[in-house]
Amino acid sequence: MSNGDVSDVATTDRRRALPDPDASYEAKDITVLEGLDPVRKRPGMFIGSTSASGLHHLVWEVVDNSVDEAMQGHCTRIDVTILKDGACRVQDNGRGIPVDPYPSDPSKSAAEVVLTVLHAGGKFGGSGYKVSGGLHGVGVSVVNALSSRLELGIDRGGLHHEMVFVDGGRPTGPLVATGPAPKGRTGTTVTFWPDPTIFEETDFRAQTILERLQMMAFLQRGLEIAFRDERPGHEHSESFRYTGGIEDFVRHLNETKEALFRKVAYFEQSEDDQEAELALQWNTSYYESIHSFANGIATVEGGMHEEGLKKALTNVVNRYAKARNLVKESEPNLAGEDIREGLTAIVSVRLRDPQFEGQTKAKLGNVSMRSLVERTTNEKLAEWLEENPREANQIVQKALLAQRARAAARHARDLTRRKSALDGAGLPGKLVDCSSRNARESEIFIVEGNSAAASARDARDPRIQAILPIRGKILNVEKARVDKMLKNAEIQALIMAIGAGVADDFDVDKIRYHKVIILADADVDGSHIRTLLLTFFLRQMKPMVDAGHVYAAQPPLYSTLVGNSKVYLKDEAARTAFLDEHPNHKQEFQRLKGLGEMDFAELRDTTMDAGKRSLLQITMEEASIADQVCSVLMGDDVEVRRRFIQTNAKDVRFLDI
Ligand code: 0RA
Repeated sequence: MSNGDVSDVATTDRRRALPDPDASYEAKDITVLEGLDPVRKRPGMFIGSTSASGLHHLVWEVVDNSVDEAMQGHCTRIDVTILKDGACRVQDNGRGIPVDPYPSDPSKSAAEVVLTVLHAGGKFGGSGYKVSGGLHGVGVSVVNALSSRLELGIDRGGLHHEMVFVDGGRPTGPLVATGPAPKGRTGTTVTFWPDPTIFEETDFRAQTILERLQMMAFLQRGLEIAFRDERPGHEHSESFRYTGGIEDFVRHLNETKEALFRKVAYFEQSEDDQEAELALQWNTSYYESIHSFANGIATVEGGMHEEGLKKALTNVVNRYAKARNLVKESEPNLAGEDIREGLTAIVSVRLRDPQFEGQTKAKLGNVSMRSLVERTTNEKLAEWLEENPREANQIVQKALLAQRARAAARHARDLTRRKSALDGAGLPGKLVDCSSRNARESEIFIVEGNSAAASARDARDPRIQAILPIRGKILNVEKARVDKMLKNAEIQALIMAIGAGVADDFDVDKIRYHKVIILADADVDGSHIRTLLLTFFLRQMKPMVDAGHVYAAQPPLYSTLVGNSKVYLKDEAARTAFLDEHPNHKQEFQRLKGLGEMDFAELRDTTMDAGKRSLLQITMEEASIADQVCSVLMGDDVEVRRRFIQTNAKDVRFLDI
């Protein structure tokens, strides 16, 4: 991952802040809704879960508030630090949370109200904030409610103020001015210790935080976000600042691929209270990767802004191609998907009332955004193509190739279909199917290697567990066009076993198993196979991944004896935790061999039995990151890949946090 300032020539000041005519904040703007109790009773309602993902939500929440300040043009730098003792500190140089008495209860400061009252903060119905993240914008009070301790520091009006909360938001005293603020400084510092009685684990993961901070730095052009890990053994610091904003984001995503041309097309337009920014660059791959954001929040389900881009892009490129006679008047138009082959694009919009819809509330519903993005693309991309004829021609030529490949793929797909019809049930020969025909309860284990598949076959519950052995490393779908991919025997077996089609024909409602479980060794080879399969699913059966049907089995790394019974431990962390809990444990730890060498009972008890195993559900919360990881692992750049595998080989966790 690159860092630092990848500034391209930026001649104009493109600060992202929207003008805010009457920003003067009064304490009375803060809308009081309710107390913090509900947060501790039902944390999941506020931060999704109490697992690692929920834990990191606390960080996002605090950082989002600081980014909001930056969006308003009041903050240029954010420092995120993991302290030696595991606490997280977020410091910004914004205006500082207001410190004046709170009008309806003047015994309290506004800051105290912001930290102790749910939904306070002026974001909800106040005039203080114009745009702010809707998804994570639950308020810093939620962080306070879920922390065993929180220290607040505010520099404002020339004074430094402090206040401390314990046990989920109980003030230890009022906000006090302790002295002068450092010269000229304004800003907020929040340090919090996540409550270990609430969270399953309280260890922050630096990589997760870094990825997110980098994404935020891309989306907020010019904002500096610095990260420091001070935990012993984890010391690390890294800082992000991109003067090119999403233009740099697109370059970064294409870094691991081969760009079709050097330029990035960049457009922005604002009107009324809303604005849209777009950056596009094509690469030589066969996949489109459009990442969209609303108010700095990833809209992984797309929405109106993406629709607007796609529609206008298809129109503009077709108009250009016909005008230049690159496509004859009599020939059919280029399809949108052909034009988007190899496209990397970022769409980032900001608006006052984002409507987040869809299954995971990650789809932008505001219709006005479709027309803004569509108009912007129609006008400005058309101009860009005129000004950059060489690049425009490359885009059209690539689309023409894609159009031909798609026709060939259709042909190959028809063959696959016909073949399945001939096979009777249409199931691949080596599938060991389960007897249940109820997809909801059925699982399929995709197992690499014959001996592992044989153990899995004996270990399974034949009623609901099916086994599909696959041979060696499946074809790398990142590097093959659809038509070639569909001729590969392993890929065909996968498609037929899952039974729901592929690519555009894929229908998630037809999948034959609601759990598709990848079973591979915990070593580097296993990790590679897992990634190959995930890449395939992500590229060709994405709705199945989105709906949470894909899992990785986690065969344990260690076992040890407690009395007469064997205990399995999934990784080094589990072993350490076990030793913490059993300080007198004297037995040796066995390091388990690969799947192939486990006997069936061992495999059943550790990895397959639903009552005992631990499965990793694979979700794509940060699709732009997953996408990049896929390209790194599957791409042509051997050097980048080697470095990546060295640092991340044991780690498929980017997938679940
Ligand atoms: C409420 C009102 C104002 C700013 C903030 C909250 C604020 C909150 C956080 C949380 C982390 N950093 C923050 N910075 C600011 C508006 C203040 C004004 O108008 O002066």
